[in-house]
Amino acid sequence: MRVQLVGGFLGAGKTTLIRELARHLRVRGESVAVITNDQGHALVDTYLCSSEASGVTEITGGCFCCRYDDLVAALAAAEIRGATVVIAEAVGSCTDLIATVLSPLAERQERFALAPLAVVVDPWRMLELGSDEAHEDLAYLFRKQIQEADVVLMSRADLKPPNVHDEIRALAPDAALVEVSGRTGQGLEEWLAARPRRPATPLAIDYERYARAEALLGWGNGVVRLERKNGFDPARVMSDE
Ligand SMILES: Nc1nc2c(ncn2[C@@H]2O[C@H](COP(=O)(O)OP(=O)(O)O)[C@@H](O)[C@H]2O)c(=O)[nH]1
Ligand SMILES: [Mg+2]
Repeated sequence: MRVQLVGGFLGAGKTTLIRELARHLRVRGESVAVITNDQGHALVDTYLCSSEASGVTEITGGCFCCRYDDLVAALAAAEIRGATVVIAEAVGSCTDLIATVLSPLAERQERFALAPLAVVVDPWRMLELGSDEAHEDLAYLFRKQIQEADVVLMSRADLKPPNVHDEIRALAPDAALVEVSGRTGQGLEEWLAARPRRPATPLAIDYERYARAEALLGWGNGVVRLERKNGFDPARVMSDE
């Protein structure tokens, strides 16, 4: 059973891409399971992925590193259900995945074939967090996520994003860089074939700084139901008007 761990900042495009990859692999005859992860409960990602994967397991209440045993149990359960591929999405505020998740899996769970660590990067966010105005600690966390990538997936290729190859190369010189879109499926085959020039090594990381950055971040999962007696145009509600 292959295991693909996907990291990257909040809103980078991880879930959108995972859904598209799950669909793509299913068409090729694979049985795909997805593991979603969040600090909170009731994940919208689980709901979104459930139509594309044959099984979705949610690990809540902490990231994969603090819920390592739950992750191993979810992988074992997927294997029993006959999954040939498991795609696991890490929490967007998480980094240091090689040391805390991939290395222990490689050492103790030899039966899983671990794919190169993929980190999704939104090119606009790359420019924002690379600028002088960016919050120092957030920029630190963001850089650390990229530094441990084997494969950097630059998302939203369908929206013609800015070219950030040089900025990413500066942080991850040996990583493979692939432009992808979770909307159109662009780059999926290239992602599956991508290998780093050299596998990434565990990060040297200042955990106090990392904790300060995590404390600044917040996100919400919600389902909103809109009703109006005489009906309405949903597009107008979602726009600025
Ligand atoms: N146009 C476009 N929108 C995207 C793409 N990837 C993600 N999005 C949108 O960006 C938002 C955040 O994406 P999501 O996959 O939930 O990010 P995650 O937090 O990294 O899992 C959603 O509204 C997506 O529809 C992409 O490749 N193209
Ligand atoms: Mg997500």
